[in-house]
Amino acid sequence: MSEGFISRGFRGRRQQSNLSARIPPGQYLEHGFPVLSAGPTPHTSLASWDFTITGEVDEPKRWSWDEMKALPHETLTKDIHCVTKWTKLDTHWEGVSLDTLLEQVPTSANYVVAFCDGGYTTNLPLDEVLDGKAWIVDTYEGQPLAPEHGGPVRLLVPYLYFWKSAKWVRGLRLVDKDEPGFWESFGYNNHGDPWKEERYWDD
Ligand SMILES: Nc1nc2c(c(=O)[nH]1)N[C@H]1C(S)=C(S)[C@@H](COP(=O)(O)O)O[C@H]1N2
Ligand SMILES: [Mo]
Repeated sequence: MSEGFISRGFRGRRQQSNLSARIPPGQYLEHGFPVLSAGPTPHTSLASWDFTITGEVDEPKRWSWDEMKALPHETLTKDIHCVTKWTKLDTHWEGVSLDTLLEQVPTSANYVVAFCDGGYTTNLPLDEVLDGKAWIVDTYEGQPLAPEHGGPVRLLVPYLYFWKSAKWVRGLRLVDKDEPGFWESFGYNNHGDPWKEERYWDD
């Protein structure tokens, strides 16, 4: 047996256990990219598209498509976890960090409601979308984000279950009091940490 064979085998096994350590409890590894939408895919022209931060702010802040594209973008490699139990590893995205957007909008609010074309909403504590935890992404695997996956842009909050990653997102409403979003009002967990299996309301 050659040394190469042994080290290849060893590397193979080690890589596998590293992968399983990245799959949260109750999840399985998915290689495709399932589409999960509560309604039809909306189509908004980029000319009329904007992104707004409203609510508990002195002045609502608005970015046009061109202004959003001109903001500094980050390149991300993230694992994503859907509450329907699939996990996808090493997905590649490009987008604007919520830190970049929110630093332009002083607020005393503690919660965020993301709102979308089509009416979907999801709620998040403000401090859980700051410090490099959430992005508005426009590119997936080097291509413009496909409409069925939320294009032109979606929210990406990879460390929470994927229902928090609102597709077709059009803005954030900053609120003092937490407000359950679409799935959160239908029994999904208010928080949604995949490592704690916070799937449903009572988890
Ligand atoms: N606007 C909007 N965003 C949404 C949804 C939706 O129905 N509408 N579904 C959520 C759910 S439950 C999941 S699992 C992911 C699915 O994203 P995908 O279709 O790109 O896999 O989007 C989330 N964001
Ligand atoms: Mo989901």
